[in-house]
Amino acid sequence: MSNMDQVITTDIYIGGDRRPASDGGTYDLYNPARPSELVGHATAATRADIDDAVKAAHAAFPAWAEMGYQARIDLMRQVAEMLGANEEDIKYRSRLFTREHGKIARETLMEMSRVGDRFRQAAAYGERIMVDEVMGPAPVGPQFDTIVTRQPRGVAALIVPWNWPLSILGAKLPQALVTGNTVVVKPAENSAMAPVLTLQMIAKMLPPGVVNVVTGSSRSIGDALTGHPLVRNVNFTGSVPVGRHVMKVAAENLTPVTLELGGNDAALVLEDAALNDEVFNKMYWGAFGSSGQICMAMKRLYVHESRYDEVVDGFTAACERAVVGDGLLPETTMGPVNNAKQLRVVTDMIAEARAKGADVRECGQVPDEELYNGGGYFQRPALVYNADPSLSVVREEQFGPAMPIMKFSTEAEAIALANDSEFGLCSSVWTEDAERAVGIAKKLEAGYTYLNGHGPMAQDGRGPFGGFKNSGIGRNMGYDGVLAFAEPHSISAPAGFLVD
Ligand code: TXE
Repeated sequence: MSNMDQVITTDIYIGGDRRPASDGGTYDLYNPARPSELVGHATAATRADIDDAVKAAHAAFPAWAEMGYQARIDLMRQVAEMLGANEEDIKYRSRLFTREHGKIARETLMEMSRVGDRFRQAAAYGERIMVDEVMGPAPVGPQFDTIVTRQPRGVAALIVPWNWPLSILGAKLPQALVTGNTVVVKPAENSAMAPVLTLQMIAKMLPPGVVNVVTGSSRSIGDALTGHPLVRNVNFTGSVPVGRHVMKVAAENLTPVTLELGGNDAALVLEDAALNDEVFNKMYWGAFGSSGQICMAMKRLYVHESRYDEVVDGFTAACERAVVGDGLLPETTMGPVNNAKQLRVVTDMIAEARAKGADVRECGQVPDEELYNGGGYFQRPALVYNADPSLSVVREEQFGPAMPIMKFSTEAEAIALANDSEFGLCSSVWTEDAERAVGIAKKLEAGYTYLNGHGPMAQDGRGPFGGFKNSGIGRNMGYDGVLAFAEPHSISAPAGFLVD
């Protein structure tokens, strides 16, 4: 064990101070690759801590809002610089992140650099808001001069899941801050420490109370946060049932919610798709990056019948190249699933497919059998060929390394199959025909459609991100994701008063 791996305890952060829980409580985090290995302790905040955090954010709000866009934009850029500045510290947090989460080091590093990129992007959108406020929208009718300001709402509660904690943080935090809101962030219980350390670094660069951070059991503190009367905005990423619950709790105060609730993304491979090993590798990462635990991962693969065998061969070969093991090792390309509950979801789906007679193949190389079979939450990438549409691996979000592959014969059938889901987050179309691809994309019930790509590596941060149907409400990312944190405020006067 490296001395980088000392067991640490992370604090909560309220009003500019690191502190323990009001009752001193902590909880333990273990390595998903070796569940008996203690990685550290995170603070189990109490309801009183949540109240303090929200009040600190509320107290810091007027001055932060008053500071104006330019000053906040400058700070966002300084934060972005700081996040990329200290290589040793990045290495340390990345290693801690892999050990508490399971995901491979290459991904933890990528997530870390994404946070900084997203601060830069929010800063750029802040500049756009400044221009939009001065330039327009145009006066409403000849008898009025009207400007529309974008006013921050107040305290935003930002709830982040365990699967991509830093990237998802980057989709909410800088957007909330640049528009002048103060925040209380709650990382997920089972991936808390690297996010907390990163958030503390950010918080320290801003006035006290602008960024507050709490960790602990959602069951005891979730409602205290989302139902707090001083919270003016809830931005949640997680599961459908919890999203529904959060919306009900927030409804008590008519607090607006943005919900991103996962997906069951269909990928449609058309008869003219360009297919080769590079493309199959791209598909592999689109499906199985982070061991498949990504909201915008490919989760159902539909292939035109004329290309089915080719895709099965090529995609299977890409999955066979996967190296499953400890995410700290450079050769590993797939780490364990994050937690026992998630592993069971996936293994149950695979078992059900097998029990019902489906053709299932588990792929990938396992260099360390002892580790793989040693109680860690490992699952090799499993493919279910010609999967029956009634199987849960087709109908539900697997959020893990299992993928059904199915055939279609007509474009209309492909669109209907893709849309036959309670979810509508992302989708993809693989073809050489751009016009046809866009035509099909417009018929897909999804908030984001990738063409010849899928997943985080294909994601353009300028595109608003969110879902149709049960995939959620509202958008993060892009200009819309920034505007979502601000209330439009019309300021209007008789003609000639504001504009010559
Ligand atoms: O999610 P939960 P779980 C999906 C995925 C996965 C399933 C279950 O299909 O299999 O959800 O995962 C916080 N008030 N996604 O059980 O419970 C919790 O602390 C406030 C897709 O882990 O929804 C965590 O931070 N917050 C998804 C976050 O909600 C509460 C990402 C998600 O936990 C809360 C994660 C409460 N009452 C899971 N209860 C995506 N959109 O990509 C829980 N939380």
